[in-house]
Amino acid sequence: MSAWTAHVLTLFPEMFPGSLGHSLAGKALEQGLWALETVDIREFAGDKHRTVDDTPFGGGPGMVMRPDVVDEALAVVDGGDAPVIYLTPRGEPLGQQLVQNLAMGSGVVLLCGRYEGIDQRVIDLRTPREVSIGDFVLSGGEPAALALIDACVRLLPSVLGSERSLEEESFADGLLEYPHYTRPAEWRGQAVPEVLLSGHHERIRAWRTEQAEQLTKERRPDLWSRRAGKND
Ligand code: 4GY
Repeated sequence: MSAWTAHVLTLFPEMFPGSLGHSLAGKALEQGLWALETVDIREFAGDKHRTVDDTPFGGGPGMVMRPDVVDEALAVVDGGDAPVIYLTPRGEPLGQQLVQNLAMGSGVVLLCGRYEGIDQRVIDLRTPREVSIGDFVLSGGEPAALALIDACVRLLPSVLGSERSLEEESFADGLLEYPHYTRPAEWRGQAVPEVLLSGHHERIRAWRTEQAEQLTKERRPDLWSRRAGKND
């Protein structure tokens, strides 16, 4: 059995592992608990100038990634049964449920676009799953790929911290996280909520749930109303 693997197709392979080479994900990468394989899309350009883009038919600003070059790059990736994902603001919103599903699989094949995007014909031919990390436009899919991989890797069994049950993970439960406190017990005139110093684990749990629910109602009514069957 091989490790969970992120295959990343990009014009900027030097952006990887980037932040994923540090901290939790970085240690897990060194330990072989997951693997990262980048494919430099430029290697698949057909001409001596290694051209990967061209002007848009119909006119307009910017450049478009050529379908033939992207297709050749996709052809060399053996992701097994890992889903191919194109990171684009047009995609389905990335949520913790999708992250959990991806983390449980064998890995992901992530296609990162640049410029104005990728020629639609290779998208239509390859039919990647299209996923968005939020309603904003990045200059390339790479930061979105880093975010998606980070969210998956921290859930992998045996990656430090992942023993924390998904039940405890509030977002998996459709709630925002409750507020956290550490020493000092009083700082700049602000005391830590006394219940947290009480040692009453049941009351602490209840307080945290109450805080998480209050925050979710106030800040994310969308999340709150979608919390199936658990609301008052
Ligand atoms: N938002 N979520 C996103 C993005 C960059 C031009 C197509 C996003 O996932 N990806 O903004 N991607 C664009 C850049 C080509 C992808």
